[in-house]
Amino acid sequence: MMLSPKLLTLVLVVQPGRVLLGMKKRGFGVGKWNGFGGKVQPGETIEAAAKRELLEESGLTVDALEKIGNIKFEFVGETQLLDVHIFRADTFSGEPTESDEMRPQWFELDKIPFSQMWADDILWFPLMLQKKKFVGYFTFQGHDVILSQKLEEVEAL
Ligand code: 8DG
Repeated sequence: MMLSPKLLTLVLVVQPGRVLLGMKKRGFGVGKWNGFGGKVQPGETIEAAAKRELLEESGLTVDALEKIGNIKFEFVGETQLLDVHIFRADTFSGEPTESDEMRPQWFELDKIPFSQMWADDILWFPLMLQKKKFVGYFTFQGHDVILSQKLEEVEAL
């Protein structure tokens, strides 16, 4: 079966001792806390898309984004493979601001709400927080059950 890939971005804004997450208010992943991101538009680089989505959804501007991970998601019965490019930002300007899509909130690193996040996040957040790079492939049954998983640290992306 052919799985057509859909390019998505995801940005985690990290400060000493805390991470900024947003409550997704609508659409894919509604009701879950997540980083900020979305679809890469035609003609746009992945990094430009990451910055644009971060600004649209959180009100924050960043100069530098560090590429930190790439995870592909397959959903049983669906033909789209999600190809999610994950970035970490350690400095930003602006104030976190609620958008139509996201309600931002800082979480202390020992209080990350994994039970209200995508099920794979608890596996790679520790790597992301240690600035380790990683690649992964997860197969989901529905939006809550992981049927198979691959996750490995890499030297470079
Ligand atoms: P739209 O406004 O154009 O309708 O949508 P969008 O905002 O462009 O895209 P989206 O559908 O909200 O993008 C999905 C976001 O969710 C994107 O940032 C990637 C992210 N995401 C997944 N799967 C997972 C996952 O398993 N864990 C985490 N943390 N994020 C994920 O697609």
